[in-house]
Amino acid sequence: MKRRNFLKETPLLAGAGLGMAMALSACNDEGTAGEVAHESVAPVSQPPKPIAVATWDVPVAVAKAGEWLDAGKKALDAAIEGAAIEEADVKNTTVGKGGAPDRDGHVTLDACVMDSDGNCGAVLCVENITHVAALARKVMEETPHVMLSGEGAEQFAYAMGFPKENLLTEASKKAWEEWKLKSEYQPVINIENHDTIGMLCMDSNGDIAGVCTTSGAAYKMRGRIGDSPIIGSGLYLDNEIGGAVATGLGEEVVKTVGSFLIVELMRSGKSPQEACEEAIRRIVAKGDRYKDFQVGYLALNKAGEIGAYSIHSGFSYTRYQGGENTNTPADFYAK
Ligand code: SD4
Repeated sequence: MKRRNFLKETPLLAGAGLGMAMALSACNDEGTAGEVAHESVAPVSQPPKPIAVATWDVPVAVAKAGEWLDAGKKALDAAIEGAAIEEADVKNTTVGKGGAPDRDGHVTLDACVMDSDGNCGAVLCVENITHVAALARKVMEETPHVMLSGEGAEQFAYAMGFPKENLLTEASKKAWEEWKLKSEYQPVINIENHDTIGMLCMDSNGDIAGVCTTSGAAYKMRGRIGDSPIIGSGLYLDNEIGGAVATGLGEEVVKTVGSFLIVELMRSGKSPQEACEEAIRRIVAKGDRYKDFQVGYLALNKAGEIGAYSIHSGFSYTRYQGGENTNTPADFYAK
């Protein structure tokens, strides 16, 4: 019997196996002990109500995903639909259309998706296509590959019927021109310069899927890829355990394979909150450089518990469940 089925069919053992760490954990997404005790005694034979959770303050995107989940759609459909809201929003300068360009003025997008069967797809450094999360899904479903990059990914998008669009808005172009005047033409990654959307959804079957979509670091070198489209770094999930997504300086997330690390820490018994904190500690343990960059993690486990943690203040996540949409500031390391 597959472990997943086994757990579904034996609720008591499921409580012991999956819920043990959650039951013992002193932290939940609000950082309080009371609700954890409550959640831990709830029977786990039934999945929690559908949940959509995403990095940053994105109520419309998360509500859209939640609406799809409440209508009985699958986790991946909901996550892609939710992410598409931010990809199309030209005011979000870190995702999709309107994203900040690289230092040469090209908007290049990265995205990946992962489903509850462990399948994944990614596109890297794609130009002229807004909905790169949906494109990553096409890579997963329509090709024998996991990743497509650059021109090849763009050609594939047209073959799949995606429209060609100019992603550089007047506002992003103006900001880039101003940046060029005052910078020394170096890629700059500061603490505020992040809003990548990582979204995790749990559907009414209790299945988890996720998406990560971004225009990457503003004014990056041409061809630069961060963590966001890298399975294990910007996104990872295991439907038996839970999932994690990352935002912030991708280079640092890649070095510690952050999202994979968080899922493995949850597998070994840590709560989502504990796992996110440990993953941030792995980064700050490398020396003082963390003072100059931000990384934030968000995790969801099978019991519907959420954890979030970042290096610096300012990171938050948005969660939809049962018609309620809340934005919560994440706890952080550098106090
Ligand atoms: C990257 N992690 O490309 C992304 C940047 C990011 O919000 O998080 N932006 O490194």
